Amino acid sequence: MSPRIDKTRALLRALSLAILATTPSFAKPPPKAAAGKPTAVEAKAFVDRVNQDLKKLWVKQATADWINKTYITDDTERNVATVNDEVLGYQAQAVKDAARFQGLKLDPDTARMLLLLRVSSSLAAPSDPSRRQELAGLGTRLEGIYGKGKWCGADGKSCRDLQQLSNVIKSSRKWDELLDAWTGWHTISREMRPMYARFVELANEGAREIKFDNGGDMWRSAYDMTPADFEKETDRLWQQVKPLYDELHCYVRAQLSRTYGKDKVPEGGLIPAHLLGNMWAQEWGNIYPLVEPYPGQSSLDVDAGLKAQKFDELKMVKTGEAFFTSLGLDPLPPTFWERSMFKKPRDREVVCHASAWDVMYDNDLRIKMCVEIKEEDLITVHHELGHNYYFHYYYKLPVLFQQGANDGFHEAIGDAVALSITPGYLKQLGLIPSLPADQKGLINNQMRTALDKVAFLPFGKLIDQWRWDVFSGKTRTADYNKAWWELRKKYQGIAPPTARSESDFDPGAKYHIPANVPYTRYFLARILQFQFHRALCQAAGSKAPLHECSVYGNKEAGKRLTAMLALGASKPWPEALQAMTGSRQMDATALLDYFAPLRGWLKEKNQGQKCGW
Ligand code: X8Z
Ligand code: ZN
Repeated sequence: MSPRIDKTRALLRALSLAILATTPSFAKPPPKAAAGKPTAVEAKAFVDRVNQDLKKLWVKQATADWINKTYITDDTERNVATVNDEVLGYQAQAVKDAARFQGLKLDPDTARMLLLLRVSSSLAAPSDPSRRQELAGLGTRLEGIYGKGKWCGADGKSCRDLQQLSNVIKSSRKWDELLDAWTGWHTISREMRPMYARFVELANEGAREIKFDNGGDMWRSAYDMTPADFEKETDRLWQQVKPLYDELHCYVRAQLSRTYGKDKVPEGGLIPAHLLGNMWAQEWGNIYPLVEPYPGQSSLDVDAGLKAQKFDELKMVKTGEAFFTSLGLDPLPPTFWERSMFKKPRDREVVCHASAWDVMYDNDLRIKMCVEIKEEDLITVHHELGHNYYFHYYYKLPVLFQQGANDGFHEAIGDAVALSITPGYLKQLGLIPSLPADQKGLINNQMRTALDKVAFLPFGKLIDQWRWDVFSGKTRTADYNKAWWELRKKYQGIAPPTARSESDFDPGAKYHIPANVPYTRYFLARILQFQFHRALCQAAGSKAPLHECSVYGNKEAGKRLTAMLALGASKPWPEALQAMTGSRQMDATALLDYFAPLRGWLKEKNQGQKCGW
């Protein structure tokens, strides 16, 4: 979609895809419809022109956005909101103008670009200029509040930002300390609720103007199937993996119960959300030491290795690049190293949430990340570079095709590559002292991976479950928090550590909500990345079990990968998936195969336990 792939991308794109009800200041409005009956030739000229206009607009938008996200001030916020307003206006008008070509027999590329024009934005704006402007302003303010969020303690004196509070959640094992960091961060989003409610109202208006039922319906329309079928598809995938999640939940709960006591973590109950090593309880790898299956078997403490090897921010990113180039992919362009932000600046506010960009839609690759020297961030570096390499291999396509086959593909590339960061590879880098030799070492390692990959699945699913219901009106503004915690309970089996009420707005404490980045992409990516990993391992001729395969250094795997990347969004995603994996269906069996050893172990361990909640 747009230059950057996280939220901004989403918002922008959303914003972006909406473009101009009023005449944009710089560009012309979308090409005027010719009088008379529309023709296929005219349709082709229309998309050509829209591609050109969008490129200019999106570059302008990404530029304003980059400046804002790397230097949050009132001025840069106002600036980005103005550009977003312009882009939203253009896009909305273009979508409406494109409607006249409906039903015409068109060449496949033109037809696909018209489809993408309508569905691939995460935000559409109302045509009324003042409402559109209000929407663009709200989007920017919401993200700004998140980016600047700090908890200054009950006394209002010692302020800590998300990074500092997250490090408490990651490392502390003291209930009260954890509780303070968790509740503290969740205060920053309270003021967002009325803004978010209005944002939803205006976004729905925009979506309806371009003939969607609501904003959620628009999001679900971007997967080459009907929104209803897509919803069924996500449910099907969740049902495939839920039994594995349930086993993991059961085991982790029992271990936490031993650490914190049965009164705090009761058998058969929900896990308090602040005990899982992550602010949102989305990935649990940080509590590995508390749940290690065979303590002392082999050290998988990569954080310690990174410190010992004196990794700095640059070395973290260089290490990521080296993996991709080992597959035969191109080195990142020199401008990547000049223009990226790797380190949190000390003198200004930035949006630290990691993102990848192609600001000029022309191989102007960058990442923006407040890298910390820890394993979690080494994986995130690979994740972001996955986006950059997607940008790199499709940047010569028309901008409407400069997107992933679907947004889950974009999120899955770097993670699929990172699945090849096996203990063998870590040892090679000198980041762990020895290899896990036996079955015990294998189970330890699988646990470490599952805490991130498997624990994430219900979280990845529920975020948009919540937003789909908010957009459709099924969840009223007055029930935002209640609905949120009902879903957290239903899918994740977790509970807030302290009483919540409707004066809280806990969804806003997760970046992608204020930033309006659709989230189902990450759920899909968690499943797709194992399918991709299996395909890359097959291309590399690996005979090893999936969890042992690393494609590091394999050029055949690299070729298989770049062939898919180069397609961008030019073909429906099942075709891209088939080219890569031989299958046209998203499917969790690769993930299940990967974790088969751990699953067997968990089943045994959980015997006699009262699993579930
Ligand atoms: O937002 C991200 C990336 C940028 S696209 C850092 N992720 C999700 C999250 O942090 O919640 C990656 C995993 C899920
Ligand atoms: Zn991403």
